[in-house]
Amino acid sequence: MIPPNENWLRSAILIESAIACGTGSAIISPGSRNTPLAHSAIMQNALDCHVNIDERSAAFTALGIAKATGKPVILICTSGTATANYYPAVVEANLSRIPLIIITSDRPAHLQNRGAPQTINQSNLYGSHVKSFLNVAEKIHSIQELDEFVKSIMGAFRPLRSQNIGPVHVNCPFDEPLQPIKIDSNKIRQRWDYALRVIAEKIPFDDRLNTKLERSSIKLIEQLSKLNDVCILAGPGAAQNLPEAHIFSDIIESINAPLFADIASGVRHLPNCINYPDLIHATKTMNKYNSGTIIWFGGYPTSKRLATWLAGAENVYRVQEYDQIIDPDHVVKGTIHTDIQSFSNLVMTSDVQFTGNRINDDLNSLDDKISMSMNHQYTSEKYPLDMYACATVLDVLPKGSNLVLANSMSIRYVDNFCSLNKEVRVFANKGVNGIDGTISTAAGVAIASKQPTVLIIGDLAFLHDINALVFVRDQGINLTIILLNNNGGGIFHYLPSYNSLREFDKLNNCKFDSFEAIQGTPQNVDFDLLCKGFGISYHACHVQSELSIVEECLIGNDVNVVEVFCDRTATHDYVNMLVDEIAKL
Ligand SMILES: Cc1ncc(C[n+]2csc(CCOP(=O)(O)OP(=O)(O)O)c2C)c(N)n1
Ligand SMILES: [Mg+2]
Repeated sequence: MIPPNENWLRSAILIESAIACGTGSAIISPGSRNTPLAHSAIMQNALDCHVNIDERSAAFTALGIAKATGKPVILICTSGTATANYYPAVVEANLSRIPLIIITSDRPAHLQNRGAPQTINQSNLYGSHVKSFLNVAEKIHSIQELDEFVKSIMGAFRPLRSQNIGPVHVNCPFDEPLQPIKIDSNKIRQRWDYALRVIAEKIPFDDRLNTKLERSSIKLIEQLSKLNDVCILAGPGAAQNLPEAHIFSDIIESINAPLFADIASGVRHLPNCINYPDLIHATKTMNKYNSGTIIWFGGYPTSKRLATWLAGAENVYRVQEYDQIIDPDHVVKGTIHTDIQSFSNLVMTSDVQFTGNRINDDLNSLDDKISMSMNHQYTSEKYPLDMYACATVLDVLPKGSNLVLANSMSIRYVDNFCSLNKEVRVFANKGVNGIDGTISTAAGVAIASKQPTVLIIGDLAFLHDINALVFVRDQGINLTIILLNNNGGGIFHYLPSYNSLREFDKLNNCKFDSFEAIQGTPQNVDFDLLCKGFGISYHACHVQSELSIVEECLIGNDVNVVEVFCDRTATHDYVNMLVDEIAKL
């Protein structure tokens, strides 16, 4: 399609350049100022376009697609507050290094700072949360300006193909006309042909650094291999996909070290991985290994017990190819800058032999004891329904499907109390740990993967993103939302403030329960009615047997909400009892 006028020409160049950088999808939110962008995107055969009316949800959907595909996703919105609604997802994408191409439309310069509607300062709107920002030229007067225009876009897109990957932002001002009328078709055709040539010549560039191991890193690994009791910690995002998980498996085999893998690490399903990495650290037996050497891949662990172990370890070394400091406890002694393939090549083929690992067998038998205990708990009728629902989901999920875990207790129940023994892709927004945008992220994962996707989510996180229900309903995806409704924030029961707020209330004869007021925050929502309003299938589960519905939901192309009624106080008491039991091992 030849762009009809200059607004469409600039838009089409932006879209074409994004496609050349590997994107295959776009999420568009409606508006007037972004008509040239939205129309140019939707006319592109190479793009899978979706329309989401809520920009906050749209951005999280894009995040989900980018996570599932590993490719950048375009976001297009109008000017004003629409652009600010992308913020939470941009922040998450930045810290979890997920590529998004944010294209915001804007009013032209002569309408800025003059009280024009829907007009804010969109320059550098996302500050340090994006890898690059570009305000593109408002008009192109000559071929030379066109050349500069295309090259400026390429400059802005460069982080998409570098180790410094993450969201990029291009702000595009549009003056009238905002409708696809023809102006000077000859001139536009000439410029379009020229722009296409420049894009083809210059993109794709590749700025990824050589992450082959340097001599100093090899030396460091040699030193580590001589130490006793080396453990591997795989934090969130340690492996981005199944092929990377297989490389991990090779590493573990060569090193013969125990693997403690976070549920969002991408490697928790590996057979040579500790089944209950959190609970094993609750046992008294584990105390004697607490000061060993840890080789740490990926992000900060979800499990509090793993985090405490990490903070107290004597030798902690990170393996990562990107340039981002991940060390909240200031314990990392050194970083081996490499990709996991190069690391694997070294430990599999060279003279580096990890010889001092006596603990693997010990830990495996301890892990087996925990598994037996957990199987026993799971089969008891007293097992809390929220934890039972999580274990059931892991049982029935087919190989190749997706599991999306909301922050708060949903991810903790699965991470701490479930084992994962099949190839299921697990997703969680662990960059910033927000409880926002989770339904939208899951929608993105389901759209991109075309595989059954189960989301486990708390009631407050669900309420945070109900606008997404309008969007997911019409996508033709298999999405099952397990809504763990404990009427408020269950996670706060596990924090010291739970007891201290109550004691404070008692001492001061307070007339209200301050814990419930500021942290418990029950919302008393009728989710059955809510789902009906959105036209989404709903199922209630009050007892274990009713959870058999989950397996039925995994067939077909529907969105189902399964509400699991649970009690945050009772589950908290049970968890304490369970951990006390495990601690005896
Ligand atoms: C956007 C955002 N707001 C607030 C928080 C703080 N926060 C963490 S967990 C939580 C409660 C979540 O409740 P729910 O989703 O019902 O899960 P539960 O704790 O009951 O498992 C809150 C408010 C956050 N992480 N992200
Ligand atoms: Mg809750």
